[in-house]
Amino acid sequence: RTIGVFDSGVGGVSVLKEVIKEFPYDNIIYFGDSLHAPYGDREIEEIRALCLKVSDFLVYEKKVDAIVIACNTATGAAMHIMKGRYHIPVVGVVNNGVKEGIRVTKNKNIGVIATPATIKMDIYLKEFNRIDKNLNIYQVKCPLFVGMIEKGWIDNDESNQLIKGYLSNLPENVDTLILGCTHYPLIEKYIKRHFIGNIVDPAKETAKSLKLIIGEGASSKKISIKFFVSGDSQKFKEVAQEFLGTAIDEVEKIIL
Ligand code: DGN
Repeated sequence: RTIGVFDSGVGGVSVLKEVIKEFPYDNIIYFGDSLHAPYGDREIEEIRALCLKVSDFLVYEKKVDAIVIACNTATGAAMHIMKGRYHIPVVGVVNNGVKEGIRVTKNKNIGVIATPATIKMDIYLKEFNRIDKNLNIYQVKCPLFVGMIEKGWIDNDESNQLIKGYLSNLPENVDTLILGCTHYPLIEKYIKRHFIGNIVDPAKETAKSLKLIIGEGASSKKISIKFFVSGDSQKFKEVAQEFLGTAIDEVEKIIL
């Protein structure tokens, strides 16, 4: 079996890590559309078109058996269309983050940090409200995080100030913070310096939700992972290796 995982760049590696844990016997294809990152600053129609290009590549050329949308912005813009377009399971990150947020909050005050597009679409707000109308949801957009993470600038004075500044927009009573962009788990350690409470990374639940749908693969072979990017493959490799904690053999550049 082959599982396709995609993001606008390197952020989806946070989800890939969990997919690897849940599916140790499958083939995985990761696509980072880094030529077009960040998605989060673009118009929704444009994001949707970019996502469909990537998912068509995964489905029709790479013949994947399931898709993990490892990007909140893409989940909001295109998941419903992708589900209707292909006859394979498609899972996204948002509903899984919401489920986990509801499970861990004690005082029902939940913060969501995400890209401008995700906040504009209100996907978290709508999903939270759909499940429980009595939650207080505080959304904060963090437009500069993705670019900063793509470049690997994550532990210097400027990045620290930026993180502190964005998080200061959350009310004090927020006890649970959703990392509503798959790039953000890559800076979780630094976010923790400025937020005390539960931090929810939807990645784990997302990988588990796919396992509930397709089950575990046959244990006859070991995992193989192939990486494709549309932008700078060397930069992707450097940053992804650091976040993945293992060496990546090859990253193929491909323009769709
Ligand atoms: N990682 C994407 C997300 O979860 O929304 C954001 C990437 C982007 O391009 N803004």
